[in-house]
Amino acid sequence: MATLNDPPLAARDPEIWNLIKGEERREFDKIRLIASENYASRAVLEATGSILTNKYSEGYAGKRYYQGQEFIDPIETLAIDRMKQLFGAEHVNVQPYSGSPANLAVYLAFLKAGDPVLGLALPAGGHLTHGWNVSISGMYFNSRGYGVRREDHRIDFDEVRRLAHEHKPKLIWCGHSAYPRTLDFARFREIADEVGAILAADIAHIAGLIAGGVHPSPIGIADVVTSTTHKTFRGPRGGVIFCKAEHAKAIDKAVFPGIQGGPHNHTTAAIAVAAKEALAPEFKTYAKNVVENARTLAEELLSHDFTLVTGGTDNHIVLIDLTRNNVPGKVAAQALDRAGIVCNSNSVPFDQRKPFDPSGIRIGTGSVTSRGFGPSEMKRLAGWVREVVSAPEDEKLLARVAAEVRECCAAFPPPGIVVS
Ligand code: DSN
Repeated sequence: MATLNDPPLAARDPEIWNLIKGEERREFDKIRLIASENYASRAVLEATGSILTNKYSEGYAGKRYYQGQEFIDPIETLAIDRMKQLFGAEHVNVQPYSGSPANLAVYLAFLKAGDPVLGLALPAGGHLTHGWNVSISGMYFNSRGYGVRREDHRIDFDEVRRLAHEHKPKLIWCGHSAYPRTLDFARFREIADEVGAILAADIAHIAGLIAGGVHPSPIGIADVVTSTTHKTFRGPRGGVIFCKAEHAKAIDKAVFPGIQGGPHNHTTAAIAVAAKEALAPEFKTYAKNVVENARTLAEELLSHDFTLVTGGTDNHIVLIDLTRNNVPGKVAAQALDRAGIVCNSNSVPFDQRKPFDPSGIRIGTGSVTSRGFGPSEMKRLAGWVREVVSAPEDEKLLARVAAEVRECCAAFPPPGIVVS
């Protein structure tokens, strides 16, 4: 038999292998607080890295363009059935490559270029794809953004209603990338009905909290719901769309052939695995702990005299406004990174600074909860954040905190990572 030249990655491409090992070590050693990230389980990672990456499957189960789908069809059907069971949706499409393509498919399914759209403005915590001007959603559609109230930074429903009546959007987005409070989907529905708009909810950040029963669900309220599958949901990097049965055809056609080609079957399988994990009772505990950790962290940060957008949190996100600390968000985020605590700088409502150099930092508790951090780690974390933000240029202090962080992390090995 001929010997196949098929060496493992470490031998084939040591440069890439070493970089992956470096990233693995970083994810193990550091406190990862980027609100959109998490640790996928070993099972999810295995499915993602499987030979399913080899297969093309344009179309949908039972109606594909290429042969050889006897394993792919049941995989996609399982993913759909489990997501339906988990979220109680009438129709599910698991093919979007991620959240932005899922949102683009919604535009294609319901709108024509130039149609009016309303979404939460980026500086108020919205997402680029909800109509912001540098995204195709703001360039190809006539988009307006609603904001939050100046006094408490909660969504300004008076403004949503006023803009809806003025602008007459065909589609209203609710959902966010950086809003630490529960979304009132019913109020959005009311306003959408007043102006005859489609209501689209983007639950990318909170899908895991909804699946775990600690955040209300928009399913059955919104006409269409989009999500990523990797944030609090803890699956692979992918996307999903839920909709009412009446919109199933339009959504499926918009995803394929509308904006995408063949689905990423390795991702579809990993979504199925993540949905199975989320159906297990432990996931409810996980979701509850994510929110409890965020609340504890918020209370501790307040006790260290930080200013929090909205004064606290209901979900996994804590947004710190550093204006009063006289430390730009970027300086704080970079110093925290050197101290082993990874987050991102973020605009705060009515920010006086530019988006690339904003006044805040965004923290999320999805990843740290996956590795088992609880209230006492949240208290330590708040103390470290205080120390670093008070002296972001004190390299000795940052090195000392980094060593403490590494030691703390070593006691909480995250899912999916084994380091020697
Ligand atoms: N980049 C994601 C986030 O950090 O919220 C959203 O796409």
